Amino acid sequence: MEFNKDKKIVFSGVQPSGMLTIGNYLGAIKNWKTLEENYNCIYCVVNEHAITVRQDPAELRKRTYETLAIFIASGLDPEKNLFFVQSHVPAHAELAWVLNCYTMFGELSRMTQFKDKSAKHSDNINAGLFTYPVLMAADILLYNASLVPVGMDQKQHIEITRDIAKRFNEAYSETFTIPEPYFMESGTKICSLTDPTKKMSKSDENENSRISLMDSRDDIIRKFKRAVTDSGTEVKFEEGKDGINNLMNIYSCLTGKTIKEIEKEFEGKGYGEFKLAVGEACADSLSGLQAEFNRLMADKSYLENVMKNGSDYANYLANKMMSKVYRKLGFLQIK
Ligand code: AQP
Repeated sequence: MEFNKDKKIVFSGVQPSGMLTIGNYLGAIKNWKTLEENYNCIYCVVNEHAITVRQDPAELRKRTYETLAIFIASGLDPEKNLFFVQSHVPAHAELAWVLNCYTMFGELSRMTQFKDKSAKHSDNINAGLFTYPVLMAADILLYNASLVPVGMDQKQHIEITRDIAKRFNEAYSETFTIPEPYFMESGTKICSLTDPTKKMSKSDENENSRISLMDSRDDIIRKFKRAVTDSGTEVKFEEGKDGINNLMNIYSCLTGKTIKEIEKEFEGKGYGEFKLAVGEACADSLSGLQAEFNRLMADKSYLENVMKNGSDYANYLANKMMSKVYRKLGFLQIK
């Protein structure tokens, strides 16, 4: 693999912290296909981020294969996109340390993900959870990425990445490209089915809150049927109706229909009929991905080969950046 120098670089990561949900898929991965031809795209399985909350080692190993398999099963071509596992490229941790020294305690204290996750894991508020955005800044800045396609939940982390990069550039001359977040038109925030004021998360304790990409058809339909909605009956997108709005958004992402078209389609029909339609559309659109995922998971040596090739090129790119950063900082480099 070799990047085309005329194309901009895109970087995004996914934590192998559980089986991916339709939040990860509709908010991020599904949209990446549209970038494949026009950008040099880098997609990383960010296992170093995942250990900010406790992971079972065997599960983490399995999830690492699975996350890569989801990328490929979603239709992304390993010949056209650079895939690798974060811990296979030591420069991510190295640059994160450097950037820690250019990030302010106050800035990190304002991150809502830190506040949410420390409330959720009050028995393990570790320093890694606090400095998570710095590692994410390192992931992005190492490769001079211009665009970072993410869901809306990551907006604040891209803003802090920009601030860190500008601070470093001002101190040492132009070093890093200042990245922009790249929000796709739809799916930027898929909410929990049991509490539609919260985002859907793969590590939510409540299984019914999320649709995992490997859920069976029956489970998908059952979870949508039970999804929390208000006491109304009209399928109409309205302020304050978070539950029904979320389902309409999901249905729109799955079918490509606009909210207006959906309102029209379900005029005079109740929530029950609509929920069933969302469940069926979801099960239908995941069935191909599920079959391809199962095929890939039965071929670990292929997945390892993709990881190996990806990390070779990523190490080459990352080490070039590290050498530039160390030179600017005044770190002696011996050959
Ligand atoms: N609910 C969501 N709606 C839209 N986009 C989402 N993303 C995650 N959840 C939603 C996007 O998916 C990409 C990968 O996310 P991640 O795995 O790196 O981390 P996350 O945002 O913390 O995702 P989860 O599912 O909530 O994981 P856990 O439960 O482990 O914390 C990102 O682009 C993200 O924006």
